[in-house]
Amino acid sequence: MAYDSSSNKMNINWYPGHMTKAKRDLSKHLNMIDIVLEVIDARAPLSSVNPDFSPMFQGKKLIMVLNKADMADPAVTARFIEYFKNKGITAVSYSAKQPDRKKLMDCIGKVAEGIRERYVSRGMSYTVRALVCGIPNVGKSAIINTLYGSKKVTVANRPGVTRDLRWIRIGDYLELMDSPGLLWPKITNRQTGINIALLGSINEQILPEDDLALYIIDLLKKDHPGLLMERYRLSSLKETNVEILEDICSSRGMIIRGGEFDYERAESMLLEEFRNGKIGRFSLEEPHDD
Ligand SMILES: Nc1nc2c(ncn2[C@@H]2O[C@H](COP(=O)(O)OP(=O)(O)OP(=O)(O)O)[C@@H](O)[C@H]2O)c(=O)[nH]1
Ligand SMILES: [Mg+2]
Repeated sequence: MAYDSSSNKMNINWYPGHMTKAKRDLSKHLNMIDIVLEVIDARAPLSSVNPDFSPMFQGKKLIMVLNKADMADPAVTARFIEYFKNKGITAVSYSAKQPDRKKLMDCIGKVAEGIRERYVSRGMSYTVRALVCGIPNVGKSAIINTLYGSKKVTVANRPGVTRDLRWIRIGDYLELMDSPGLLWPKITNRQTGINIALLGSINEQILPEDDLALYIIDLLKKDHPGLLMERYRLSSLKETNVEILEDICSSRGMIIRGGEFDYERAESMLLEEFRNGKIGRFSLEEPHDD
């Protein structure tokens, strides 16, 4: 991994074998799929789009699901929904933690209607098949569970579907396919790399935790100082990010023998608390075109 904090370039080559296999398996089932539900993280909706998907899923109906909206800034999420709408892309915000199942089902239903109507008008039934895909850890499986859970239908592997791809029937006209998280072979944009590392979508060893933790401190200091001060009981924010980290160590009692700050523990804690939404609701990026 080449890491150069002074430029906007980096080079993450983390594309484990199971992703190559999953992508190959997926491409074999493409002709069965009517709708693609691409799950992205509402806190970083642009960084969590997989650029490999759009050429792969050409001709399919697309719905972008901005999941984990319970942890994002709601005003920023609303701007992203508008942003996608302006590009002619159907997008819906969602939270598998506080699910509004009807909202998501209505959105899928609207897109599915256009696909089913030819069959329904001839008195035939048609099962609409939607692939749930996205980068790792964005909540694909959690979303499927929320949709499946209240319907109490059986989960089963269909013949012809490989072990890693799994069809789940939801209600009377829809089947969803859960799929393994997929990245793309080379992540070259530094900001994208940082964001998806923060979201927990790439292997922890790829980007150093200290850089990521200091990045979170920097972002909060600039955009949400109140959240930082409240969560870590800081009466003021020091000049540098490292000093703030030290104050967090003091406030949380993260001191090692000899009175030194336990930076590593505080960094891991910060990342864990960010990933679980404990610091508060905020987003990592705003809509932009480039
Ligand atoms: N707060 C919050 N957490 C969520 C939400 N959706 C999923 N999670 C959590 O995010 C983590 C990942 O969820 P999964 O459903 O396993 O994600 P996935 O996209 O299927 O991940 P892979 O299968 O590894 O690609 C879990 O800890 C979930 O509990 C959400 O909307 N809000
Ligand atoms: Mg999953």
